[in-house]
Amino acid sequence: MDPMNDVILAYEMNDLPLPPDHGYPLRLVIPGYVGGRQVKWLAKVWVSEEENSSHYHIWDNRVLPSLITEKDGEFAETMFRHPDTACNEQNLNSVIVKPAQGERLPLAQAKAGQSYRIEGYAYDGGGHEVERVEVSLDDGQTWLYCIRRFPDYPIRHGKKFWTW
Ligand SMILES: Nc1nc2c(c(=O)[nH]1)N[C@H]1C(S)=C(S)[C@@H](COP(=O)(O)O)O[C@H]1N2
Ligand SMILES: [Mo]
Repeated sequence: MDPMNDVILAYEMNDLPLPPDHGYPLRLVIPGYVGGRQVKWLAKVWVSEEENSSHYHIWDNRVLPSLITEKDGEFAETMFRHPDTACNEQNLNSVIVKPAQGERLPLAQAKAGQSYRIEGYAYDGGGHEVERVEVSLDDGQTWLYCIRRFPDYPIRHGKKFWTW
């Protein structure tokens, strides 16, 4: 319902019909939103005054306070039905890819002036730009500012920033 957010009704992927397990013949794709909102095997779209009451909408794709450990009980029921616990926009995320898994940096043999470039990627949800990335080498006591580099191909659409 957000007029500023792109919504795609997809019947093809990479110029081929959508594979059955990805939603053939038609699925919803909402860039910047979690997978759980991208309804597959779409048959009907309707506008309603109330939020969807389907099983998966209530009991899946939510983040609840850790004190709630089961689905039973009045409090849990209330929280599972609360709009604030639903995952909608993708979360801010970042991943270090260099050093790679298992890569070792021989710090003991390091010489003055030598450098190593830490690399990774970051994305946010809802098309929001990742405005800053910092990395810490001392368990979070101090932080180093990272240079962001965007892909050469367009990842912007209007004011939105998308991943690959
Ligand atoms: N009809 C329908 N659509 C659905 C689901 C589902 O169970 N039924 N699961 C959702 C969830 S939780 C995810 S993560 C994505 C997965 O899409 P994919 O199989 O193309 O990766 O589909 C979403 N769409
Ligand atoms: Mo999912």
